[in-house]
Amino acid sequence: HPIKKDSKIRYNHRYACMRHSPLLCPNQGLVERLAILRRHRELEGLDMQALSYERAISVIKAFPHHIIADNIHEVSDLPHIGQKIRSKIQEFIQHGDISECKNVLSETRYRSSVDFTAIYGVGPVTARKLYSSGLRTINDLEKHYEVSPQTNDDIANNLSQGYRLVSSTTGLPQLSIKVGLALREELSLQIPRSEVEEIHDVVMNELAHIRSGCVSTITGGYRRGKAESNDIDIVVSHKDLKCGGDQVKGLCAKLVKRLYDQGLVTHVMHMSSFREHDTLRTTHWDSLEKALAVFILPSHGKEQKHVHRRLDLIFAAPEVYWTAVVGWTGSKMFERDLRLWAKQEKGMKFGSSGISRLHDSKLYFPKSEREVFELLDLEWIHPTLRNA
Ligand code: DGT
Ligand code: MG
Repeated sequence: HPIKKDSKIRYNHRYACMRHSPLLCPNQGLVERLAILRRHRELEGLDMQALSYERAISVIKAFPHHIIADNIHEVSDLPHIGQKIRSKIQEFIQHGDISECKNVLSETRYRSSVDFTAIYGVGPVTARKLYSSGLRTINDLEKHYEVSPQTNDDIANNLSQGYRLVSSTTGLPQLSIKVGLALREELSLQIPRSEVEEIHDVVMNELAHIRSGCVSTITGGYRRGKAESNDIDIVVSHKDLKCGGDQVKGLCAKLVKRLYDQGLVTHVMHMSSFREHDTLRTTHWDSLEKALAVFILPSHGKEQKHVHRRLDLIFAAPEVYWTAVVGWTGSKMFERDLRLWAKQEKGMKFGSSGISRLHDSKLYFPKSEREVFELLDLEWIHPTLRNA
């Protein structure tokens, strides 16, 4: 994707949504080391420091040259690279590593937190609580929650026995730490593109039984070109632009129930209307719903044995479909800067569930993804270059 002559896209732009960020960059080794430090700050609850690292990492991802002693001055001039991170980069260039990384990786507290947060449903805050109550290893957690280490065959059995905690809001089995633990190994496996596509096809096929005329896009890392994903993100809407969201309303719960009845969805982590989270509350966006679920393709004998996967379903009214697609394509840094750019530079508010003008709350309904970018006065960036 060559950059056009008159383009304002620059690798040293302050906003990630004005930079091209490929999946792999010339400084991948450095990026991976800095990511350890970012993760460490995040797990320690040092959110501002974690964000500083994330911004710096994102800028380095867009830097098109291999960083060496001869061009380090160029790196120092990049936005979001402060004194602290500059010295880490310098150390990496001189010694091929960052000494603090070695220290962090040997910390019990860090290692436990990394293991704990790998469990679906456990974030940094829960991980810290578990750690301060004396738990250190997955084994400790299994004892604490009375989950026995098990083979894949046991999991299916156990899930239909003691591992089903029914949610009071959805009436479906709720994902708990216990279930997250039991499914830990399966859910940590990466999902190849072919399976993402297969799951998308199955889900949309089931949806067609409930409502015809739905449209969808697989978003997230898959759309950004990742060979393997941690989960499957699907944004769903309806082709009837004039329905005002009526064709979509309530569809999320109906679909999840149907998938559950078919044995395709085994657990629901969270199911909601977007209203709970979104400060932008207008009638248009009431029909935005999402479900974070656990999904499994039917297995056919031993040779085609499938495992549990995380599946996020997002339902958008037709007028905000493309806004939702942009909002759920990511990366997280790209999304963060989209919002910041819209607000600080354009007087607009961007969210997955809508675009509005700040001073009079006028709503915009882009009819394509390109229109979303145009509305925000941004140049189109291909999804595979949004890996900020
Ligand atoms: P991965 O780990 O392979 O699934 O990689 P991603 O980039 O697909 O990460 P994921 O699935 O956590 O999130 C996909 C994108 O969707 C992410 O870049 C930002 C957006 N996103 C995730 N969670 C939320 C949410 O709760 N609300 C909104 N508005 N956007 C979200
Ligand atoms: Mg994803």
